[in-house]
Amino acid sequence: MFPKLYTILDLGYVAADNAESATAALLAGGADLLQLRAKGHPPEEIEALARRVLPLCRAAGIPFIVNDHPAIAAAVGADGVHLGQDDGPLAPVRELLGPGKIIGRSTHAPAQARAALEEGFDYIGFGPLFPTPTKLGRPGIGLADLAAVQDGVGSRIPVFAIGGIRRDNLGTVLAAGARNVVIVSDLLTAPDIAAATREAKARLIAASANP
Ligand code: 3NM
Repeated sequence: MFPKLYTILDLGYVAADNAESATAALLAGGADLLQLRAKGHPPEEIEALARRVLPLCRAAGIPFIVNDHPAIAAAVGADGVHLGQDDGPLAPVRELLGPGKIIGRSTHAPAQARAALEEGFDYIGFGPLFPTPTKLGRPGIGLADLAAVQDGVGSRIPVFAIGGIRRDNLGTVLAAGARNVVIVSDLLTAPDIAAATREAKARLIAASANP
């Protein structure tokens, strides 16, 4: 299976008015998943945005994931939801969303990664590898544990390396053992989001062909 590029439509970088155009650019560039992340925005606004972005993902055949808000994911019929460490257990969210949905967990240490696998999450994020403007104030956990988490947890469910990954350090992250990655600010702040996404995707695929 090819490695996956997980992209996030993050309202910290994209104005709500530009949600469709930024989503279209990420999808055109080869995003394999797309998450809507709108920290601090009211739920009704996030739901309205989700209803605008979901059809673009459906048309592209790409899973649409809602960050933090299982009820919104269920209401709009999203493909899944992403939960942080503080967002509670998996079981009630699985129950709410029903079968066949993708539920992911943020993890920040190997023990959290293993716990998420055992609890039954469908994928994990593992990071932040480096300090990042997208999660200000969080120290990077570095690359030391990445290969072991990828080899262990990653043999069962997808592990997405996240946090401070850019096109210019992607090679280092992949060489440290990452397979799938999440890239946010480097793509959303690029002058041409589609071109930046295309470049990141090409590097990801090339690295998996020549490990
Ligand atoms: N979650 P960028 S790091 C949203 O480690 C998010 O759980 C993280 O954005 C985690 O690519 C992160 O701009 C930010 O660094 C990713």
